[in-house]
Amino acid sequence: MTTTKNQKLLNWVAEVEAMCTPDKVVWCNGSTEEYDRLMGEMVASGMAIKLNEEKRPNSYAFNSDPSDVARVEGRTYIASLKEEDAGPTNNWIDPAELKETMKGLYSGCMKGRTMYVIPFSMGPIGSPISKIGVEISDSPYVVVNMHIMARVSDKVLDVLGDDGDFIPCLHTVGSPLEPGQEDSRWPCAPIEKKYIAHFPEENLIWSYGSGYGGNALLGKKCLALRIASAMAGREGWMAEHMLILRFTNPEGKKFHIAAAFPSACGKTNLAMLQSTVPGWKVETIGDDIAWMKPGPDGRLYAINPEAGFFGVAPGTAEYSNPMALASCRKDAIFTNVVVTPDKDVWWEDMGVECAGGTDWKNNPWTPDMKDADGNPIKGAHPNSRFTARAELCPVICEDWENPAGVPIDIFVFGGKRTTTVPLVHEAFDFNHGVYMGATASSEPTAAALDLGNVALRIDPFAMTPFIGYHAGDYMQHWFDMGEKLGDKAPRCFYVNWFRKTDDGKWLWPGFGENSRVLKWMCDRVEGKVGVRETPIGYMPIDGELDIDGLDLPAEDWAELMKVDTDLYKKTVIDCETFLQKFGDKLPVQITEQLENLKKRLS
Ligand code: OXD
Ligand code: MN
Repeated sequence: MTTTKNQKLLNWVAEVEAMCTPDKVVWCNGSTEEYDRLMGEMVASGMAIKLNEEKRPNSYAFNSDPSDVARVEGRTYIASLKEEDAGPTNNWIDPAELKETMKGLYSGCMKGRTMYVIPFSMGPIGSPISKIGVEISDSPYVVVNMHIMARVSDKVLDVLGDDGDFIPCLHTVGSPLEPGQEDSRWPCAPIEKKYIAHFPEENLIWSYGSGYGGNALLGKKCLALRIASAMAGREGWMAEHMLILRFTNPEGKKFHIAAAFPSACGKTNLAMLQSTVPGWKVETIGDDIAWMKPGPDGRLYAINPEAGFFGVAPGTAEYSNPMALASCRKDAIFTNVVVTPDKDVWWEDMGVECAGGTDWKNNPWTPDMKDADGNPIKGAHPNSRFTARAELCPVICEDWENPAGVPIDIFVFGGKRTTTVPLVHEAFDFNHGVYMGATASSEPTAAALDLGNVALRIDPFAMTPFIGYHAGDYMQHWFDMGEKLGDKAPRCFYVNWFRKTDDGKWLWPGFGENSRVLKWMCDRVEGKVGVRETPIGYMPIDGELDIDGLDLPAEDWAELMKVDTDLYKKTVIDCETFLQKFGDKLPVQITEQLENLKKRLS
């Protein structure tokens, strides 16, 4: 039951109930009692595993269905009224047709299940920058994850009041139960029936058939990126796939950095970095999403709309990200990791040995197991995740929930490139920075299920899967924001931590040592260091990016700082081919930047 008198909400809930025919409706309030009750029910049904209370207090593990382990970009739709408003990077279906199809699927889809109504706020409850959403879902796993990732509370309904507006987010696992039918451990629909649909003109989200991550926790990718980016484009602000961090120097001067990298390219690691530069300290504001608006002083202010981290588990270790490990030491949810016999969790590259346990497919597993081709069988899925409360992060910034946000000094773009792209370069100006962001490229990762075997993905602003409208209009919006911010616009840099030697060795130590590169950027902002001009941008003068004490052979450093114009020309051809897709929606500034870059490289 609920006490809300918000008619739009009551009508919508009644409509969805009539369409989906659940056994019952439960209004969620985000309380500890609710969390514990649902976890208890899921442990009893076999969906959740309660972890060892001493080693991992108040924490649970889940295994998904092997067909439901990541976002599915091929089944994700931007159903704008006109096809040309979705653009070449999105899948489009006519909204009327898509609604017809999905209503057919939704009809009776919650039979035998409970329908949860989850009021949530992205951003601090009541802040003028925040947005209210209400997710309806038949997955208790979604409810408990939303408790951590968003702000789920009765207070949201108070803020909504009788006539406030909210973003309706409808989700079902798409697996109705007949009377007496036994439920599967992870109900979901087959891939061809999954739909992650967005109706940007209506601020409406409909998701069917997947229970995993961004497909199902609709506040995150669907609301805070796809719908929010479309709203931001209309309203003059920015919703970006960016971490936010504060970097404070020994004198106490604070720099705020927002950095865009594709999924599974180390945003969480960078957001919680342990600085190796003496006296400089990183504090985390967010690890995945930034909402940014110009403030009264004309600078760009950012908030993290989320309340938790949905981090990639494999590779998270004491050496790579001790702060993420600390964030999930208790009160955490783990999905698709190994559960050890003493009911703790493990994943590949955790930095500790594991003798075996139950793998993500719920089978007995030991690290020496091999598949038919002799390759090691991984215990944790490469896209396995931890869901952790941001407030448990030992380096969470005191301003992480400040409704006014933090002023951004620096934008960083990048991706995973084992060749071609040097460790760091700086844009000549903001428009050049926009070009860098718009042509950011990365080798694919496991965060999306269906990218296929592409060697390189050009991923504008790491937003390709998350831009809720035409990517050409989105790029134009970046230029427009630059114009509005003028000389208060953040400085733009491009980094690549992932260069390898020909024999496959990492060239750069990465992790905490990345602080050296961040410090060089801050020194640039303060005018303390100079640059050498290269065809692709400004680069550090030898000796001014401090590499003292690193075990870094001179030839490796030279390689990291090299601009190989021949290799770069190939990347430019790839970018040009990619940009042609935008036709007359390609901003003229992009064409200008591309032509200038080609001239500089020739
Ligand atoms: C994420 C993603 O889950 O980008 O953050 O896939
Ligand atoms: Mn992400």
